[in-house]
Amino acid sequence: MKVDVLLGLQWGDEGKGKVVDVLTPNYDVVARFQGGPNAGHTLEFEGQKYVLRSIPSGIFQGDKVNIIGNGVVLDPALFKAEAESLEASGHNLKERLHISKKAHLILPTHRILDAAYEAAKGDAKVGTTGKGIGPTYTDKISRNGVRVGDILHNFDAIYSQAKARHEAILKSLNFEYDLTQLEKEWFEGIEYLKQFHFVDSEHEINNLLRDGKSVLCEGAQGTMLDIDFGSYPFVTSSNTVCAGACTGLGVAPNRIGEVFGIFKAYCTRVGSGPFPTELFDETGETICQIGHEYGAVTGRKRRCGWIDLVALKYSVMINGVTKLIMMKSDVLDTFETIKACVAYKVNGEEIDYFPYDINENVEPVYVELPAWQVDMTKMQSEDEFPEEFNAYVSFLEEQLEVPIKIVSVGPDRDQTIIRY
Ligand code: 2SA
Ligand code: MG
Repeated sequence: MKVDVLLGLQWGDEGKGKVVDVLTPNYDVVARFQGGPNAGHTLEFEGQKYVLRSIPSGIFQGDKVNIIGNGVVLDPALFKAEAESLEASGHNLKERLHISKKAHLILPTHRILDAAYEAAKGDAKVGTTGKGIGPTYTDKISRNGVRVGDILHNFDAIYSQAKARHEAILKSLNFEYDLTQLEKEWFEGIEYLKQFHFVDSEHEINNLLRDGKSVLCEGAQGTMLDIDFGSYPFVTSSNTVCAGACTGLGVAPNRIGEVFGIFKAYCTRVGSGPFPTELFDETGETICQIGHEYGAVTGRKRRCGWIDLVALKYSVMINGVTKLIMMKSDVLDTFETIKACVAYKVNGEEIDYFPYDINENVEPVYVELPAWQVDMTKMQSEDEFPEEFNAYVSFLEEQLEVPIKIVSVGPDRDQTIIRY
């Protein structure tokens, strides 16, 4: 068996939570491979809204195995809060959620370091989610990290050593902080975490594949936030691209099956950094209001703009996307015209590829497409799609050279149309 991978092709918040939830009935296992509580996967069904941060979206279906892979960074305090709220709404996690011993722990001081580094950057700040993601991955790469498996051996010494190192850095930055409450909640989180299965997830996942089980790898953030290929330095600190599923779970590259790439019918971004198609006018504001474009984790207002096919083509290439999924097309239902960016103008020269320096002087070149101006939210099949909408879909498929398999016309599970 192979694993299928589902990931965001833009700057995150493409609607991965919803799609994973729609796709999970087809899989035995759902696994997260990178990121941590900086993610916010929103799912809505049966009138309830849930936001998942570290826990895979397969958790709502009783019979699935959910794996938090080695590539993930885990904050025990936030994990406890998230898991307890799911348990309170009747979802039993303890047997079905397995956590890699090799996943790295976000320490209270990592969160403080995140704030301190951001403060030190001033106007150049990344606009992180403040969850300690960057400092935790920094420690991992510099071989100073603390892993889930460490909880079982000599943990106090390992923790104290890491904390002391962090406090020395904070002192050198003259950053003031108070650890008391954070640390208290963190250690409560550690105790809570001990009730879960700590696993060698690379063995587990490969054994499951050998036994014929189907696995869906659930990405977080988006391709344009990838540490290598995103709009560096305004990126997150993990590999959000398809290859991240290999390193973040221990799955070999030849084990990758379908790659589902999710994008919105328009484009959004939270945090700082380049965003060529960003709209600063009323249209941008309208997209934000109709699309409820506010961050699931931090509540931050998302920047909004037209779809960027230059960036999307790049994402399709890097990820080897085999099937596309378009979200939130209903948000454009009332628009009179719709635009799509097909090239960039850089210093007067038109280019159709994603350039090294995306940070300056990139001006989008648009084509205008006819709008459908029909309420699509109640549609049940693609036969009902208006002609103009079909034309938009065909145009995107032609540009991206990959078929659009699923179209979402609203937040609910039921508002998801599988094409052909
Ligand atoms: P970090 O915290 O170090 O990963 O931040 C680095 C950059 O990555 C961006 N980032 C995100 N962008 C969109 N959505 C994300 N998750 C939340 C959500 C966001 C929220 O799903 O709604 O609630 O605000 C996410 N996580 C990280 C971040 O904005 C920085 O640009
Ligand atoms: Mg999100």
